[in-house]
Amino acid sequence: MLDQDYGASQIKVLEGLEAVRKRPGMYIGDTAERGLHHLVFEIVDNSVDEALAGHCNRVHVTLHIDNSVTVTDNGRGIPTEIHPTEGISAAEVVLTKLHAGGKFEKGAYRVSGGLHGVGISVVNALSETLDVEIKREGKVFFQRYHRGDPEEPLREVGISAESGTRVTFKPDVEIFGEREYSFDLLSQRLRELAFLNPGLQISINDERDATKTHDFHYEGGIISFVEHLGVAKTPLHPKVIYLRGEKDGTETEVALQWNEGYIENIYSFANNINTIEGGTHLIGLKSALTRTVNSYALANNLLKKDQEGLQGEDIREGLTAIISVKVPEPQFEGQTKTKLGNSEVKGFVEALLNEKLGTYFEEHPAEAKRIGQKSIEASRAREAARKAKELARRKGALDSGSLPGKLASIKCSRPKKSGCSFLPLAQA
Ligand code: 0RA
Repeated sequence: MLDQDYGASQIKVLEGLEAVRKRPGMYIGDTAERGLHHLVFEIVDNSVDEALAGHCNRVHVTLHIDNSVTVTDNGRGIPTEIHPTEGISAAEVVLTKLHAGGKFEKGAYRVSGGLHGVGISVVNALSETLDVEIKREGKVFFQRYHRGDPEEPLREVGISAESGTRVTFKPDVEIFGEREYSFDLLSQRLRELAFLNPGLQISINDERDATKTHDFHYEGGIISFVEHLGVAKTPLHPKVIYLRGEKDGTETEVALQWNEGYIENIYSFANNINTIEGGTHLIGLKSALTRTVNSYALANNLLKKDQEGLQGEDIREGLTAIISVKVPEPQFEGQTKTKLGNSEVKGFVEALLNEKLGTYFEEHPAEAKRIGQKSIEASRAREAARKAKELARRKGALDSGSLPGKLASIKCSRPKKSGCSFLPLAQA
């Protein structure tokens, strides 16, 4: 009876990982470059979760010559005790069951969204071999897997005063067409994660090329991120503006810096995911920026009451910004699940900016004036460009020989009503 129960639960586990091998794209997006790199991020996300829970401050990634990758962290280590209902170690449950639950305490954020957070078991299922070493409660444990199947149960192999997890995996040749990792592609995301999690040290080295190493560690968080993005630009105010607030368990951080250039450079993140499709946090940021700079400009006579207000794009000209929110239950939408959907977040972000950016402007009048004036100039330039374009169009239409004489002459016969529309001509 007991044996039968054990067998039954084993079958369920095998079915789980079989599904991943059958349809890997469903779990990691594709089996090309993106999916291959996703395997690394899946493990790293688990380490970052440990950091978010306050138990880890170091993550290291090593690329090996044989296309295998090692991710080491100094978190708590994956739990090792025998799982009460599964009869195997908790680590084996985590490594062989899809979405093995029980990991996340209430109140702790986690990296999740898009294709992230599918679980370390997915990496295991898609790896020729996967070795896990866990340091926890004074002991060292080890287990090896082949294509998701354990060679033998988790076993104790030594003692250690440290804690942490080390995972080495080799992507399966049966799954991945291309197995060569890009140091730069991995580095880019690891740097981003280091910016988003101040104090967390994330390093990478490449055994295929000893010159390739990075050590990312930014105490300044997203302030450092904005500084990094703005290195080649002349700032309007040397110090990055930083705003932070918390409401109903959602943490919002915004870093802003205007420069003399004309390019708008805004990145948004939710729970460490780059929300390239935007969402409620970004909408909140944009609308609050427009509101706050307009009311500053009005109150300080940069803008006259009868003048048309500044548009969002005027205000965002030359702006480099990061918004990062940490939401307890994030909803990700959109084609690539990289659009934040939580409607309450828009209001949180707006309230934060309306209050704190307003205060910043009051307390930094010189900076505020430069930002305000730059927006005014942008709006003037936009207006001038519009007029010039209109004029050029009208001129072009008037002296163009492209219209047959008869039609050209009736073109503006009802200028007000038709607005010189070419529509009737097109229909004719
Ligand atoms: C399950 C539960 C806990 C941590 C982890 C998994 C975990 C997984 C990975 C993967 C790489 N590094 C990791 N670190 C931790 C919670 C641990 C606890 O409650 O003590």
